[in-house]
Amino acid sequence: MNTRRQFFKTAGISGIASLAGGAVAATAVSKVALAALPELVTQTKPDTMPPLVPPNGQPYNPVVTLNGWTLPWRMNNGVKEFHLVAEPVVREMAPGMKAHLWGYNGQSPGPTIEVVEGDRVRCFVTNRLPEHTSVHWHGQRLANGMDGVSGLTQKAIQPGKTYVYEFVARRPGTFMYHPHADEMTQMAMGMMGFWVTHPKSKHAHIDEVQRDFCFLLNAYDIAPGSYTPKIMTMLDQNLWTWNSRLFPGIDPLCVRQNDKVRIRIGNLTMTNHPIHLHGHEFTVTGTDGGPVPKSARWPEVTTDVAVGQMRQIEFVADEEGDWSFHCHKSHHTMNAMGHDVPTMIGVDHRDVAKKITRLIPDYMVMGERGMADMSEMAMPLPDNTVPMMTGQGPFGGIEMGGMFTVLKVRKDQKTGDYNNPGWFKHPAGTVAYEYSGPLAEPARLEAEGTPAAPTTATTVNPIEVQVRKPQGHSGH
Ligand SMILES: [Cu+2]
Repeated sequence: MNTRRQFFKTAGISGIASLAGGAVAATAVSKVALAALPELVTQTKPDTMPPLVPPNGQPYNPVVTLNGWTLPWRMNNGVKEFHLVAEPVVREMAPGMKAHLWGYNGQSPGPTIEVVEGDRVRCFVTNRLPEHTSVHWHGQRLANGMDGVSGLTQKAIQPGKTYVYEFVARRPGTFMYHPHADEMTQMAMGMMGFWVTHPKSKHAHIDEVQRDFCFLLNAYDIAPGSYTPKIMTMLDQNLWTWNSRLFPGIDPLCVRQNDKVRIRIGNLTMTNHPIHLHGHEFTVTGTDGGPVPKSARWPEVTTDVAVGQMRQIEFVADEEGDWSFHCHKSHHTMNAMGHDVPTMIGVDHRDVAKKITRLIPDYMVMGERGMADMSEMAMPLPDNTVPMMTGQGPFGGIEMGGMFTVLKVRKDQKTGDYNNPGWFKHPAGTVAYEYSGPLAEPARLEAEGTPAAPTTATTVNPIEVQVRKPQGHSGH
């Protein structure tokens, strides 16, 4: 983030100090109104920003938002004041693909808000969208009128208007925020953000961790070559994202060996996501309902995060390596393509393809030996599209997309260092290797009648089908 340092330099002076280097001063509100607002901080980069160590208030161990950032605040007479601006944004989903979304403070998702249990929090929300909005503080205990449901608990925030929400963060945990006004459109366009309330003191069910990551599961339907999500799509989204990023655009989670790691995940898509970690077991230590008592936890390597749910998982990263971390729905680790592609496995259409190629030079047949061809072929793609299966690893194509990244566990990763250490250097003799001895012919092939040895039988008995209906009636 290019504004954080300046923010803290100016934060104590005045809310209207203008920031250099990419920060945008509020233009939709008057200067008089602006003077009472906390500094507006925006983020222009989609990178994972370093954790925001709290400059004031109660100390805590801050989270790292995957391909995201934490919103700085102003302390005003003991109240933590934040300024969220709902606005259209351009989000780079992966290198080579940008989307026109709606979000907060320059990004989708919006910035993570971090507070401490017992903090009084005041959130100013300015609406720069073309339609009204509101913010619901998912999972929070608060006065009913602060719950952010437009029409039910407040008037909708009209374009150009700023509303104030104020409440005490009463319980520690993992939460999120999102609009509760024209929700279908606004969440399909990317309006959401993470909220973490840290415990104010040692908590029986909350362990200290060395690494604390968070991200939201979200999904979009953006046709290849276009920029704006189709908001009517309910389940057939073609882009399955973490914090509006697609593999290979999702940063790895880099940790030091034997670090205790917490990962907080919230699901604002319209389907469930079984989140799977390789090489380690974890426990679910909390939900948006709060910390899970230790006696109620059990080990897992996959946990399903259902729609509207949040899960926080914890484990000791004691196995060195590059470990896959992904949604276990295989269609969710793929990037955009049409959904009308037939399965061509087993169909040899090389001759047909040759004939078509004479007419259409760029014609390509996909998938007769599985879809791995897709990541090997340099297929001409429309502009602004990420390949369906992609990513290069040290041994070749990773053939993934969407909700996939890598947990990198290293002996020599420094405390507090989140930089990518590169590919894992496997100790000698610890990588799967090719067998080069003789292969025995499987006997079953002959029994089943292999096409390699055509039989001489010329007559085939017609197959008689008997259908037996219930209750003793039968027929053909
Ligand atoms: Cu999924």
